[in-house]
Amino acid sequence: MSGHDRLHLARRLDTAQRDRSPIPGSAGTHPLGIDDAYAVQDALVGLRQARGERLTGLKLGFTSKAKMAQMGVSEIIVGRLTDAMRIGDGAELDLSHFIHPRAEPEVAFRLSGHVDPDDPSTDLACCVDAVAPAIEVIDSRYQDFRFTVGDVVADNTSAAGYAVGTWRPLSDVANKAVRLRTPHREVAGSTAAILGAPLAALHALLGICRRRHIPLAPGQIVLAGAATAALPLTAGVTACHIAGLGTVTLKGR
Ligand code: OOG
Ligand code: MG
Repeated sequence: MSGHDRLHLARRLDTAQRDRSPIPGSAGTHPLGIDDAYAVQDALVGLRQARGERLTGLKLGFTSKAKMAQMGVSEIIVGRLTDAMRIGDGAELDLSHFIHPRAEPEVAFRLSGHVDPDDPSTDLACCVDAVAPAIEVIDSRYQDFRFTVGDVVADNTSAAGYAVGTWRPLSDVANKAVRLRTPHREVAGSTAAILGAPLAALHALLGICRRRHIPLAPGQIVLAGAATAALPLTAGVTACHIAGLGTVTLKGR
């Protein structure tokens, strides 16, 4: 794929998001390779930065079997979060800004110090100072949420919004009960579903950041990936509770 083609796809995805008009995925045509896909993601995030958005963190996708099964993708992926995606705990969210939003229960980590992904001795768990419950809002720019792994990486892993609850000092977050409740549905699981334990997601993240030259910065947040399948985000209160970490909510309207 030429640089021109990568930028063209980044622009189509960017327009799909801004106009809320989804595009077809690459299945059945030329499947998008993973290297091209991360390059398109870079270009897409670059378009957002050129409009003044700031990077605030990173997110992992497909770290649980429940998510892999729901979407038919079995590779761990990484996307970028920006300040435009931030939703205050308990805040209202205008659902008309999205195409077909879904909510996911997530564990959020906050990076404290400088992280050099290229230093082989770096241990990301040592660079985390706080943990919190989070809701991730995903909104694929592809029709019907149908995509290949390359498609979803190019689309910045469906990243659309995130709400983070109260930060607490880093503690053991393995084997904690997880519950996501929307006005109409509820799904429950355990943080053990996230690669065995959410901290394992940090090791996976470091590996991908090394391979893909994705920088990590102090203060950035990391979403470890949903422990359960995502639920459609509808009007009313959506709440994510994680045992030991508390609850975070948002209110769709
Ligand atoms: C891709 C995003 C997956 C997660 O937590 O697994 C993700 C999608 O399902 O559209 O954020
Ligand atoms: Mg997620």
